[in-house]
Amino acid sequence: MAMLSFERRYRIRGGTLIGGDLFDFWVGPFYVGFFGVTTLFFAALGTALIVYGAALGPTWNLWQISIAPPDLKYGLALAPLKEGGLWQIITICAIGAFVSWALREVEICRKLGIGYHVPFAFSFAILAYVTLVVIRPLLMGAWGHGFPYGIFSHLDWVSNVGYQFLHFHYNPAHMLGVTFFFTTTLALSLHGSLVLSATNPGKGQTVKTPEHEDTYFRDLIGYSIGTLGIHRLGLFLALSAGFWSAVCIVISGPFWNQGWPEWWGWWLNLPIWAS
Ligand code: UQ2
Repeated sequence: MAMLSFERRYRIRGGTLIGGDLFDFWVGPFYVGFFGVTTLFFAALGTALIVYGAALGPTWNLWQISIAPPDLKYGLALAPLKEGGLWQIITICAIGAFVSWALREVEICRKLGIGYHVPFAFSFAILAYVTLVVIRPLLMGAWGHGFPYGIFSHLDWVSNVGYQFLHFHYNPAHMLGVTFFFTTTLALSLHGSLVLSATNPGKGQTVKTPEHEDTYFRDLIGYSIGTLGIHRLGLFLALSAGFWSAVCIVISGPFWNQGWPEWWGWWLNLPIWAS
C-alpha cells in the first residue's frame, strides 16, 4: 500500500522547518527530513543506553529490567552514570526522539497542505510524559521523583505514588481523566461499530451512506453528531484524557500533599453546614 503509483504525486519538495533541501528526501516509503535524522539519532542512542543499563543490572529477565532515576539526595543535579545518570540521559534521548517525531509530523503536514491536528494530538502524549519525568520532578526539587524505566518497576511506582495519597481515585483531576478515557472508548466503539454496520450490509445488499448512520442515531436517541462531528468529539475526548492525566499527577505533591480523600474537606467545611 505504501508505494501506490499515484503516491509519487504527493512527494513534493519543501515545507521543511530546518535544513532546507538537505534532508528533503525519502528512504523507501519513509520521509526523512532533518527531524527524521534526529529521531533516529535519539532513539538509537536512548535504546543503546537502555541495553547498557540492563547489562549493568542484576537480571536479563525482560519483566524485571529497570533503569532507575537518581536517589532523592542528588536533587536536581546530574547524577553518576550508574546511579541515575543513565536515566537522566535516556530521558533526554526520549524527549529528543518524541519532539523530533512531532516536528517530522509537522513537516509532512506542511508538504501536504493539511492541518496540524496529528502533531497537535501527539504533543498531548509528549506533555503527559514530560509532566511525569521533568515538570513534576522540577517542582518537587529532585529527579528522583521521576518514574523508573522498567515494565514492572513503573507499575510499582504508580502503585506506590498512588498510596502516598491514600486513595488516588479521590483526586478530582484523576476522576476527570478516567471519565475521559472511558468516554473515549465509548465514542470509538459507537463510531467503529456504526461505520462497519453501514459498510457491511450483508450479502447482495449495497453499502449504505452516512444518511443511514445519521438516521440510526436519530431513531435511537433523537440526535446525530454527524460524520465530521464524531471525529471532533473523539479528538476532544482523547486529548482531554491525556491532559487531565497530566494535571492529576502534577498537582499530586507540588500542590497537594495530604491524602486525596482529605481534599474533599472543602465541601464539609462550607459555611452552609456551620449550624
Ligand atoms: C453519529 C455519526 C457518526 C458516528 C456516531 C454518531 C453520522 C459516522 C457514533 C453518534 C454519536 C453521538 C450521538 C455522540 C455520542 C456522545 C458521546 C459523548 C459518546 O452521529 O454521524 O458518524 O460514528
